[in-house]
Amino acid sequence: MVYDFHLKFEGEIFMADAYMAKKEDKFSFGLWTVGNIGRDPFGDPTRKPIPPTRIVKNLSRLGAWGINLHDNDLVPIDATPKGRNQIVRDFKKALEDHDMVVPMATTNTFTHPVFRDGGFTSNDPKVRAYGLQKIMRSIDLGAELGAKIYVFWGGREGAECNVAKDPVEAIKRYRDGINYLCRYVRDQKYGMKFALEAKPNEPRADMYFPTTGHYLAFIETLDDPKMVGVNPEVAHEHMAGLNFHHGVAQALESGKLFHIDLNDQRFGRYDQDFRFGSEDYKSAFLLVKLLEEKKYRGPKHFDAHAFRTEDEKGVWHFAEGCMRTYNILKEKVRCFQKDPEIQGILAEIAGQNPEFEKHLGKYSRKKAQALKRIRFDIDGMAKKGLGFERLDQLLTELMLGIR
Ligand code: GLT
Ligand code: MN
Ligand code: MN
Repeated sequence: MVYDFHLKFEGEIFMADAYMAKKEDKFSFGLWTVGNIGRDPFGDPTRKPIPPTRIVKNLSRLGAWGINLHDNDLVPIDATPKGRNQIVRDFKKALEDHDMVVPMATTNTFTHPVFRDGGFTSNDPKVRAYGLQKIMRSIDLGAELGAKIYVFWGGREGAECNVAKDPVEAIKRYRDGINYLCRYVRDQKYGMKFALEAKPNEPRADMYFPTTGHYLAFIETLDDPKMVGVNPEVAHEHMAGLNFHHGVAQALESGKLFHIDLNDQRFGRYDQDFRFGSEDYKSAFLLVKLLEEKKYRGPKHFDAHAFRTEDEKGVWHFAEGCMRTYNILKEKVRCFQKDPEIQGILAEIAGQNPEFEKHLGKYSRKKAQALKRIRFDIDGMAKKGLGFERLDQLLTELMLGIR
């Protein structure tokens, strides 16, 4: 690949070509993603914190559109009101100077030891009350910065000792908390929507609402289901061994895909939060194909972080890589849509036995009686192979770059 020109900053060279991110791509990162300092349960940080204002500047230069945050990514948990206001002022100025927006905000209800047994679901009403207070303050901050989506990831809503908490009560408490906050947001006229994010385990041994599907069912039991959707994350569904784009399809189909966390992950491991598309190209392709073909227009958020081996330069290459890979896969989707052989096979698949459509769809007694009279030659119907091997190989060759 020959690049027309190069983008330089911080002494590093970045790639500026057709795949470079543009504002209209609506790519966002969290302060906690590019700001990740490389700490893990076995090792100390390998990087110094990057000031939020520099994060805003550099992401903008790479073509990102938005920056998301937890309350304490920006404002330390023990900041004075005066200190908080100064930090927020500086941050707003950086957003303006670099044409960046805050599409989403969220609360950290998992780091401080007070939340060691959950925020919403804690057995202790005093902890639950503090949790609500912290979230309301954080929602206020999000609203001040213009966020229209508010994410809930219940990092400590779960258990190790599974007899210490009644799981039915835990769900009721979670519902009470979300209902309360929906009313708060409406009362304040913030015009925000909520997006619930599932994860099956880590940091708790077992987390409540382990998958996006669990949340989709739960949302329908809320006082105002319209205000609440989901924020599925690639890594989290893959941890549960699930097909991510099928889950996303269900969320999309029910009008509940309010936000999405893009990253990558090997199956069966801890939450790796790798660069988008870095591990499983085919799943990433299928996801991009789905989002593009179904015209998802919400934020595309990279909830990922650079390898622990990296210094700050590596962090910016990581961020660039997430966005480039999305756009490269988008181009692959266009190639797929234009490939005559692939499209020929798909047209054949779509055009089988159209005369039977009239027997399907909405029930009527007349239709049911007619359908019951038909004699199906099921052995004949099962004889012909479906040709999916060929189709799948064509996809493989397209992805490997020889079509
Ligand atoms: C945390 C988690 C993410 C969530 C963030 C939002 S916090 O980094 O691992 O998946 O999206 O609360
Ligand atoms: Mn994750
Ligand atoms: Mn996430």
